[in-house]
Amino acid sequence: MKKVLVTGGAGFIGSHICENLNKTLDVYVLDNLSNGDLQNIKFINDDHIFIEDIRNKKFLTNIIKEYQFNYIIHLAAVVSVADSILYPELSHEVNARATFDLLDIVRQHHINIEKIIFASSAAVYGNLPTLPKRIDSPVMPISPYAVDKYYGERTLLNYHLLYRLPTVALRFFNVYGPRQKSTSPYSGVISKMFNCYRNRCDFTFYGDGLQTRDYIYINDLVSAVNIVMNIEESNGQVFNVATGKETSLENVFDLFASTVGYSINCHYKDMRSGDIKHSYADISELEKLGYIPKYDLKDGLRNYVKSE
Ligand code: UD2
Repeated sequence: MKKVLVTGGAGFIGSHICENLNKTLDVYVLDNLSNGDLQNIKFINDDHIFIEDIRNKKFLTNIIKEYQFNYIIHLAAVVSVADSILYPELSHEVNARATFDLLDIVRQHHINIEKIIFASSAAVYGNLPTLPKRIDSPVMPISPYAVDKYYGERTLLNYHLLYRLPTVALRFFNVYGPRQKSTSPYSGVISKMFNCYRNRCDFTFYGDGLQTRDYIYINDLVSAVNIVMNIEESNGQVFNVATGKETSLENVFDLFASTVGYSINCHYKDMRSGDIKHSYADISELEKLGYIPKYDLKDGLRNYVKSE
């Protein structure tokens, strides 16, 4: 069986990707459990789980040499923009430096790899008003997180151009679904809203509630990863991973109410500083590879509510 290493595999997105790949591949996870949880990957054998920090270059080198993975999906990251602002050095080491290390280990040791996939973010587009966000739209990363993710992307592309490594970078938009944490003030808004509905407590809108986002259900993200992983044309490219649709936050709030069958109260506070008003993606490049998002927000929320 072919082998895949998923860094950050015990997290929300990683664990869903592992679950899917586990059907056909020998899945290995590297995670320091700073944000991930072993409960998310109960289906992976203990001897396939490395509880280790991605910054441990010696460890990373050893496992890459020893296991000769066929694929690497690199998700391990400082995932919160707010944390990256508080701890820019940590963000740089984890989000940028470790990405470089991983690529360079594969290059230096001539690992015969079929694909390296890197999780980038819609954050690289920053606050520019251009819509929809296309892969060739201008970027303006405005947080350490976004700068480091952009560095990661560019390094992947360079390693394809210069050393022919089969690399792909994916700019994830607003992902939601089961296992997403709702506890941090900077958790994804859908997980926070779900938590409010579940506990029948009040939800707070930052701003007027008319801000829009491109919300993608986790299962669609997993299928996007599957597609780029198995297609050679994806090498050396960056893709938006989203649905191509924008929905206002008030709309999400109403959809939740009709999904669960009751309403909760809401309040309005000032917009968060640095918040963007509108965001949605052009996904035509991914569609050319056969990607079709299957979950509109209504289906996604229904599945989410049912599965928790
Ligand atoms: C997402 C990423 C962020 C960064 C950014 C780049 C998540 C969780 N955040 O931020 O890390 O990459 O994109 O553009 O993926 N909101 C409320 N009430 C709440 C929580 C949020 O009104 O309790 C609003 C929030 O102010 C924003 C919208 O909901 O206008 C979406 O918030 P978010 O944090 O889920 O996602 P976003 O796109 O701001």
